[in-house]
Amino acid sequence: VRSTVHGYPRIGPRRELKRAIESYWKGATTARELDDVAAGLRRDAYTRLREAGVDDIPSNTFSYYDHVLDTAVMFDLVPSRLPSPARAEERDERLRRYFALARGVQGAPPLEMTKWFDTNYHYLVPELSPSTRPRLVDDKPVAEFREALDAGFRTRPVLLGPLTFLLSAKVADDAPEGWEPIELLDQLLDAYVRLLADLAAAGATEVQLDEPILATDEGRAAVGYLERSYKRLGEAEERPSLLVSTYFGSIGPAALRVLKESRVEAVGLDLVTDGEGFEDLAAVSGLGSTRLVAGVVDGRNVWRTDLSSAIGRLGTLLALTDELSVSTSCSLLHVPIDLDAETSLAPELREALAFAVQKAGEVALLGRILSEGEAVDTGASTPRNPAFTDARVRARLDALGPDAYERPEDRGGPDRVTLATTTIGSFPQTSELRRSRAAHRRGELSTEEYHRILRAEIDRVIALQEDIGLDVLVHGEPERNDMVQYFAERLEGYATTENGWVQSYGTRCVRPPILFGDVSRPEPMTVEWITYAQSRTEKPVKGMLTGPVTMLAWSFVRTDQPLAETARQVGLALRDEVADLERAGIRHIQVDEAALRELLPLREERREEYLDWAVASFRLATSGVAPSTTIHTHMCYSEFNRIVGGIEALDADVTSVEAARSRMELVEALGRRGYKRGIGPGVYDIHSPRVPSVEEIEASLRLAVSHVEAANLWVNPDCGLKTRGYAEAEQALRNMVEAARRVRTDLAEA
Ligand code: THG
Ligand code: ZN
Repeated sequence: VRSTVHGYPRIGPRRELKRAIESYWKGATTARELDDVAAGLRRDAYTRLREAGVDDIPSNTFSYYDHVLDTAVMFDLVPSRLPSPARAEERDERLRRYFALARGVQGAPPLEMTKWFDTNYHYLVPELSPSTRPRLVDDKPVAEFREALDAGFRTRPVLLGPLTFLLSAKVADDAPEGWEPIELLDQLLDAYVRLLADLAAAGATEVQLDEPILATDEGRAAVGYLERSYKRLGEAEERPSLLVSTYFGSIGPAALRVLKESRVEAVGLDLVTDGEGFEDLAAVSGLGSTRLVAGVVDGRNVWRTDLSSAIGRLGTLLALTDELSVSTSCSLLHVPIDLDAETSLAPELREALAFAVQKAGEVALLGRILSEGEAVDTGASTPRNPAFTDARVRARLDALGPDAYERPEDRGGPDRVTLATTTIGSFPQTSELRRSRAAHRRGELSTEEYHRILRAEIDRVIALQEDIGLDVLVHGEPERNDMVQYFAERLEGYATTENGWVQSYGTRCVRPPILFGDVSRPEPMTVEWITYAQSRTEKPVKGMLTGPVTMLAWSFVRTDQPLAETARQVGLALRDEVADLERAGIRHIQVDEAALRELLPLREERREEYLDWAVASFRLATSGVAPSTTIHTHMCYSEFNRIVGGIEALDADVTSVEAARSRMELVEALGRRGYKRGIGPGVYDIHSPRVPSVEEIEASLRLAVSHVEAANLWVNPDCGLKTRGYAEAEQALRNMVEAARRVRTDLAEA
């Protein structure tokens, strides 16, 4: 029984890659220097895996920005508005073109970015059309294989599989109506065959092809294409042996049977995420001579593996296949690198945790236990998800009746203007502000002085909003580093890390907090700042909180109880905060669910149950208020079809949505359904520095007014202003207020 992992983080233990790339972008370092840092990080990763005892080490899991982009570049599948990196002669020009695809250049926008399945990683979406012709034009996997071999590692190159690649791409604007990227499959397979031959010639004995799409309904429906793909690749004459690896959920018996009956030598299954992998295996009567790479160590969460239980499950699997490897459930890209870099975690929490390095150690240990009968010290390996329970939290939740989730149907709300104007919450975070926060954290700036700076910032933001003429103001969130981390630092049951960085996209990382125990709120978290802001103005100031689902989506969450229960605890803690804000005289309270769409299960059959608990936790947080208090929420995505019922069920008084492109579609859908609460379709896109004109905004507003009653319509940008500069944010808001005034005047006259 051998051990392996499906992939490894690439950003470096101290985010070395981020620093090196950003320095290269600034022109402070050369392409050569960047390449050297990258080579060092790759070698370190192989070394760490070998030291951890992993038998089979993957390569080509490294990327300068994103592995889907790398795949598109390798097969020459780039949109015509940007030059192909592979066709540049010089290294520097290749890199420039590569980053241009990710970040855009003047006049040519970059590839779109979207979520990688249900993780917090974001990939660049290839744009395909009949005129994009797949050809092998780059040797990145071969070069990285050779580089590793020279350093003494015969690695297993990892490639994104053809099916997942095509089904994750979008149709380019120039493609004819009805054309689908899957039509490129045969040409693409030819290119893969060439790549496999090159890898074999370089000495690779095994290649991994990642097909996570098989965990989705779309992938499961594509078994015909799956069969065609792996028949073709299996029949390739010169090739390494093939491991088709699947993850983020089970793939169903149909896909598994196709893989079993193909010439593929090994199949990787995720045996953690939904527990159905075992049923699939039983349904196809085991894999026979196809090797099973069993993902029994969770690659997406930070808990230590329960080794005794894993050994039990692996024992069952030994009966279902002739050959077995132990692996992670998916690439370790989604967890922080090394627990040893944390110095301030409580010991009882720390011993429950495993980051990438520690998880590599776990697969290695499991492999040894199974093949050599190495004795397990179950004392040191038992169930690690500690019961950090809090009887008071449980008693309070048990005591809640159904009315804790309901607001009165008819609640009037305070008198307000038609087409009320507001913003989503954050105002630009100046570098001065960030510097002060960092200095305060390092102990170089006193809390008193830091708070004085924050109050001055709030004064400025309030004065600016009054001057612009907005109706419902915000305090601007200068005290928050991140909308999840800020609350996690203030809630019981949550821990934060010092170095637990996980790549979110490109060079951008987040440090997801760890929700390890029962959650409660020892003291108010936001009241001081909101009431200070309210004391500076006669206009209403909106209190800003992060909702339960988003608190879970952007954290590592305990797995010893259902997510629904954890969400309820967070909902209850937020309910306490909402009550305190209301008691302090705050009349508008926003509970953001930026990530409501993100946690939506990949499979349709699980979505209803998810939406039920997601909605319940939000309602628990928000339904304790008086009928006259206005509850707002905000969501950050533009495809709402799947979730429009969820939006209604939240029963917020006002829902603002990111909707720069498709906004009026949602308003139209809600109008058709007779939606009776407030809706604030983002009237301009804050993700671009471009300032929208009054006329543009006016046009969107008039369209919105044609779908829903003006009294229900709010006017706001489509997301927070944190990433913008003050100059453009101010001008855009002035234009927005003017557009609202014009439309309002017309409505009053009509
Ligand atoms: N907060 C958290 N998770 C998130 C988002 C968030 N996940 C989804 C989405 N938003 C991801 N978007 C971003 C945007 C910017 C950055 C990271 C993820 C970013 N990070 C800084 C960096 O890498 O330099 C580090 C930030 C820090 O110092 O904490 O810019 O909003 N939790
Ligand atoms: Zn948003």
